Amino acid sequence: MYISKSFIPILKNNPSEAKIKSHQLMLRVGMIKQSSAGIYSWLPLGFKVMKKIEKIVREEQDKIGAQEILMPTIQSSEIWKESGRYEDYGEEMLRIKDRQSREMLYGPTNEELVTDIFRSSIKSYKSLPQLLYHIQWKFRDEIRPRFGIMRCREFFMKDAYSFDITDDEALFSYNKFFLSYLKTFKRLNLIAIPMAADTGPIGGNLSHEFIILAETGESKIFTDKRIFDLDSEGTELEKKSLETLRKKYEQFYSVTDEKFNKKEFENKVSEKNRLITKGIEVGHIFYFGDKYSKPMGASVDLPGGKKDFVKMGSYGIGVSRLVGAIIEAKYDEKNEIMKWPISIAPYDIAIIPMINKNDNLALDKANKIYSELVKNKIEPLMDDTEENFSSKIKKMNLIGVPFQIIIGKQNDGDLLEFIEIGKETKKIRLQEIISILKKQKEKI
Ligand code: 5CA
Repeated sequence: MYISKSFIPILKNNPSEAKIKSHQLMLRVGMIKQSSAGIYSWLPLGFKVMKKIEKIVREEQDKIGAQEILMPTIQSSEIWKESGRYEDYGEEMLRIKDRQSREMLYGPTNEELVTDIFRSSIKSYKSLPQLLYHIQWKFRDEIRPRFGIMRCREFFMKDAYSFDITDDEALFSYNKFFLSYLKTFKRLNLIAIPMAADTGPIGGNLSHEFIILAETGESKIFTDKRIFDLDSEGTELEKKSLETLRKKYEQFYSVTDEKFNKKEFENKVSEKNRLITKGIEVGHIFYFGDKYSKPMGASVDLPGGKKDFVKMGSYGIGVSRLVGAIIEAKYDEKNEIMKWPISIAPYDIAIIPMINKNDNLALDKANKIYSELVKNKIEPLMDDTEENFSSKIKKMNLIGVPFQIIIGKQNDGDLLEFIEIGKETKKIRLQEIISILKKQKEKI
């Protein structure tokens, strides 16, 4: 993409309405535009990043055997009356009437709808387990939408649902998602910690929030620092191995505000390991047994001829919130330098030529580099405008493309000035740059 042809509406200064750095940056570099309170349009730069996050989330769901479906955004109130949540959900639910005066709603979550899909087709234990997921817009009429897309009213969520016949099997499903979440966030270059959490309007008695640390986060957390040294390396998609993984994490005290107990915290965690801080909830998983299957009559035939209600869990990731969460984690606001992890960067590399009105040398060279990169499946963003050199660099630093090729006045033959944001400048050949980027992209 050439900057001169792009739709990247950059602002000169930080917008005053934005209180946290992710919101500031997203407005500043034109990733989103507010259309009404808590509702946003996604512009090319923001949309590209969100789509890349979505792809990684999808791949990790597929790896644990979850199957993708797509449910509508608009739901009928009937199924919510069956589960008993139509009243409980209160004002957060956007209620709509159609032309026949039927009560409809814009889905804030999909436990009811997926249970309805399940009960109409699955009749026997032989078809279990089933893991279904979709990635779809949700609407919650939040009382205080704020921080841009971090807490908004319309947001993009991956929600998955599991169906099993026994508690034991259901926990196996729960643990598969536990692992897939650790892997997903790792691929996004984030350290997300699973923490025992409250279940709120979703219900059930087992739940973990996945939290990344950030001063601007809305969740208060109490944790044993040692949990940050753990990872899911070596875990197999198999019952025992997954159980061991969850136990490994659960041995360290780590909870959100609602679950906090001062005595327990002080007893279990020595003073030097205590960490009380704030974080952003990027995922949330729940186990709630037959909370929905029972009132909605979702049962299957058991081996002996009896029937039982299926045991369910649900598993959410805030795909759109992750865009903001990653900025909170990676943006150096003081120096106005963003660095997207290559796995989700809107472009792979920036080409910044110093353009001189009287000769086309730098521009010609930049164009050749551009074509060569594209041929190698590397996506460049080139600043072909006549703006001055230092503002071009500033702009690219803000956009956060992780690598840059600078084409200045100096002619070094085949050698190019190559920068990985945050590191020393190198002088290397284009072929070397291509192989560095290819290697980085393979690791994704
Ligand atoms: N049905 C369950 C699991 S699928 C559920 O809805 N869980 S949730 O309420 O915790 O939402 C899942 C994730 O969506 C959260 O972890 C958060 O990352 C994201 N999310 C929730 N509300 C908002 C909001 N108002 N704005 C942006 N993201 C949100």
